[in-house]
Amino acid sequence: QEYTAIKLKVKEWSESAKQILDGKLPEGANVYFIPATLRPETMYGQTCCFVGPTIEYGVFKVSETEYYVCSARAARNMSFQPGTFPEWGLSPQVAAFKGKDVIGTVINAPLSIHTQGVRILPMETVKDTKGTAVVTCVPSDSPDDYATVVELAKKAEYYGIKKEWVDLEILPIIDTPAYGNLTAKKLVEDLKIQSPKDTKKLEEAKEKAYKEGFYKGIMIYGDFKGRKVEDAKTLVRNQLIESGDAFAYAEPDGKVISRSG
Ligand code: ZZB
Repeated sequence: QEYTAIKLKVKEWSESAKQILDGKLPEGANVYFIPATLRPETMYGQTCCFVGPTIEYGVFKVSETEYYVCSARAARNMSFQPGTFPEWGLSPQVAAFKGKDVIGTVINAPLSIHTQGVRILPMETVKDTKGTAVVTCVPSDSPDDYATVVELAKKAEYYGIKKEWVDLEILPIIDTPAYGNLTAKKLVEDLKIQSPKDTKKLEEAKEKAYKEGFYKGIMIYGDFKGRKVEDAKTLVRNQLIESGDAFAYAEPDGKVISRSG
């Protein structure tokens, strides 16, 4: 699986993260959350970034000034690919925390219309075993993300967040004949998805959203407005990589991972 890994730079840590990280990073270090995405063309619509509250994350040193936040498994995979860690097979870890410790952290999401910064928020369905275990949220085009932001906004207090952290404008990015310009919202409503835990229906919605978006979608926002999604995907990806805001991240398939531990 070939993902695009996006660099979401930390602007302000949550209070608990500050305590955990105290003394572990040099002055002026740039730290990035690294979500892995299959939809780089949707990055304009990022409204937050999800972590699994009980998942363990590491802070990994890429250079004196750059550090990445992701699962240890993902950092290890990156170390065997060019362009991230300087030494082959090494991903030096300087700190660890649980997802719940960093909820509320403000990060800058490249290309997002929300240029003031977006928040790290909890998503209980994040898988530890896929991608980087960090997931950037695009509620216009990802049914899982849409269902999660609706749930978080409804029960903000229960999730220990502020409602305004999750209530950001949902930007229409891609127009499709079947679902209009907010594909995820339309599918969640049509399939009567009630919560982020409706996993079977969400799986179906995701498949439909991928297919319709990729084969029939037209960009209605950004530098490639008017182009087919099929073409814009690579164009936006290359743009993000060239600007230094992203890098390629490939994932060995599941069987290989479980056999090698
Ligand atoms: C932004 C985005 C925008 C995504 C969209 C999807 C969509 P797949 O297809 O199952 O391989 N993701 C990545 N890692 C994880 C994880 N560890 N746990 C849960 N979700 C994860 O899934 C790849 C997509 O699932 C990734 O692409 C990421 O969300 C999420 F408009 O990034 B995506 C129709 C989907 N649309």
